[in-house]
Amino acid sequence: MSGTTTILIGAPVDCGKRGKGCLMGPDAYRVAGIKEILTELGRDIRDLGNLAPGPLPEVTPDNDRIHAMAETVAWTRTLMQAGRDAAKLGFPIFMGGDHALAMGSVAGMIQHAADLGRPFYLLWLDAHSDFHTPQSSGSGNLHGTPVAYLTGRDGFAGFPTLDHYLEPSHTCMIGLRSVDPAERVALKKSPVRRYDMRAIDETGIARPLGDFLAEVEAANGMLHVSLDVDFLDPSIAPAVGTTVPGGATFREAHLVMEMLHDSGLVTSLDLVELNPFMDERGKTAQLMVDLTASLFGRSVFDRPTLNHARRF
Ligand code: 4U7
Ligand code: MN
Ligand code: MN
Ligand code: MN
Repeated sequence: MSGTTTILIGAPVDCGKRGKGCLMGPDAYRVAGIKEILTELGRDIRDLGNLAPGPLPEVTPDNDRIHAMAETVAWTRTLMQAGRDAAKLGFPIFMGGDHALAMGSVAGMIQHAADLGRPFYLLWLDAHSDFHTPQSSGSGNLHGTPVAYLTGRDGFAGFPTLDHYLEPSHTCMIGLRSVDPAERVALKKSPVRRYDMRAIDETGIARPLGDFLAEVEAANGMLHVSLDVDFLDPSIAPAVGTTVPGGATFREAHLVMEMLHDSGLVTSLDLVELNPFMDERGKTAQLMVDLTASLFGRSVFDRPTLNHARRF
């Protein structure tokens, strides 16, 4: 992990879908002790507070189902710049906020990696593939579109044009169990790596993750992790608008984070889709913070000799 400085970026984005509540996410992570827990793990924490989107642009969506496009564009610009600035100083954690924030956070990290001349990789931990274009989206909710935007798919007129896009083959989705027909068609034609819950049942979660990490390591890549609450099974993580049964278990999720820690490859993180309004006594917020602690090295025993990127 890059140095010891960790930068908390509050991104109370709530425009990526119609149901409200994700704007309370950053504060719920603070209440759950994200700063204290990471400080105990030896990180030097800077909390930038909650950002606000810049001025709303004049944009007209080509599809009138699209919800809050201007606000999403404004957030994308703000987070892209804030992320680029933060990445120069340390490890950014984007505390969401709904998943529309990844249009900006990941776009910023892609440009940062390009500035350093390093390949960029994305791990998308989610029940959904978020691979809709504004045209194919049935709901019109832009939190279902970031991977399409970041990989440079057509249909994002009005959104910032990027100097560098994400290589589809550098993207790995784990946890899938709700993929819409139009997304499935587009994914089939694309080299995005994708593992659904059945694949995880069959091989365990360590195998696909280990394969991907080995590739990132071989390329000396920078790795951004985008963790959607609905990656987790709703029984352990109820505070989310889009619950889908059959998600990752408590131990599967921690193992992912522990392997990511051991790999030393992760350079930035999104925590997204937490809706504290739907939580049960803060349990989902606490789990997300505990998973972050595993990513930053919390473990029962040290495992100095393990390298999961090579082991699986
Ligand atoms: B999330 C959906 F139709 N695909 O487009 C859509 F199932 O960030 C869900 O992963 C999108 O939570 C979920 O609205 C977006 C739906
Ligand atoms: Mn998502
Ligand atoms: Mn999701
Ligand atoms: Mn490559």
